[in-house]
Amino acid sequence: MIERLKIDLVESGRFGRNPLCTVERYDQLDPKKGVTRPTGTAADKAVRDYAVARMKEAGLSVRIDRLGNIFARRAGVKTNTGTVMCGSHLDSVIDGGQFDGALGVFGAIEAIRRLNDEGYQNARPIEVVVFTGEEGSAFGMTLLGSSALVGKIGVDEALSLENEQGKALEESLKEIDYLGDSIEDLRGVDYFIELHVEQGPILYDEGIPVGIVENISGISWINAIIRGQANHAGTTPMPMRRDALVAASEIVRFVNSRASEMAARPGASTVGTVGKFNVFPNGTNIIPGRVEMGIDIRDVVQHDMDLVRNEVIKAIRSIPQKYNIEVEVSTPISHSPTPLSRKVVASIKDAAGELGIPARIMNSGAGHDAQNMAAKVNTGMIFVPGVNGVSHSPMEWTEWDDIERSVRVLTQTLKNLSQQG
Ligand code: HGY
Ligand code: MN
Ligand code: MN
Repeated sequence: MIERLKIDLVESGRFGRNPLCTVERYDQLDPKKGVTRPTGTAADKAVRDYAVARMKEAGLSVRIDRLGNIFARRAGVKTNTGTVMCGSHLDSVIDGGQFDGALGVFGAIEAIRRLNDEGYQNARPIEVVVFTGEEGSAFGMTLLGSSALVGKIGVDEALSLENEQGKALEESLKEIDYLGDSIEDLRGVDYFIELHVEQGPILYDEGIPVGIVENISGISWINAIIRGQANHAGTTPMPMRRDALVAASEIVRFVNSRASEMAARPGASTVGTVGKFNVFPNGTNIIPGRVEMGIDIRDVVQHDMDLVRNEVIKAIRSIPQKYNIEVEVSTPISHSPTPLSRKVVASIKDAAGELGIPARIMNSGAGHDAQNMAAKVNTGMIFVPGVNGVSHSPMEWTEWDDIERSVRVLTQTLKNLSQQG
């Protein structure tokens, strides 16, 4: 039965590769041909259309909300109990892999197909969900669709966010035909489960096929623009320069060294990255006049994340005097570290136990829509190992046997939760 899911993951993995091609084995991966599927692109539309077709084939009724989040429902025997929801996202980072997000969506559809094959009658309704814009690769904010769904940002505010081409999310969704009108709130949802690749080395190193997530790291983003003065690299004397890149490089070093210091404490989980860095005008013989940087700070401890974030902001604000430049700092929404539901953790553990599949409890360093959902409903996550722990890279891979095990655990968990009162 893994064949059916394998087809979905391989076929959907074509969308966003250039040129379009399928990858079925690790040795077919090409570091130059990752998956690039930001929200609102033709590739995003193609993968959404593919998923919706599979949902309909599986007998699900599909609806789309104003943020382009997709919901697909299998009715329950009872009509007065809350839904069990499961799913993930279909957008990707620039040059990512085919499993990040897609596994959670197609794995959930496969779980429903297995229930169909068995003629299983779920007491609670079960819904598959696809969240819009989890990665933040187009509209400047991670976990976009789920943030609006849980009311962390307003729907209109979310729809007016613009991508780098200056196009609003609303217009982008309309263009790909995913600007829906379903009004969603989570009052009728009791549980949410997200199946996802671990995106780290722990399960792969330990040879354990399933992870059960207890906590998800918080994420704080800081955007900084450093403005100096572009000038001639040959004629401008060193003391007279206003070099934005030299100033920015001090911030890069600060983020790395401060996060490393924090992470060196026993049990600490702090990480800090300058992942986005644009230099203008970017010519070898021109002193850089402007640098735009995107900084990502994470921790499972709110206090530690806030501490590093505030120190980084202070460091950015303190460089103008030294380098005779100007800075502009903005902080797009941040996501708090999130403990997941003990009840769902226990249910996933029971499911793995019933199936005889080894599993371990762990934390997630990556952000997930589950951390938004956890604010409103009992939420859990199932992790599956990735080869060498690599993700957000064209070299991301998960073995089919591990995928099969994780989908069995997901299916069993859905059964267990859907029967609970
Ligand atoms: O973790 C992330 O950066 C993203 O939300 N997956
Ligand atoms: Mn990701
Ligand atoms: Mn993901």
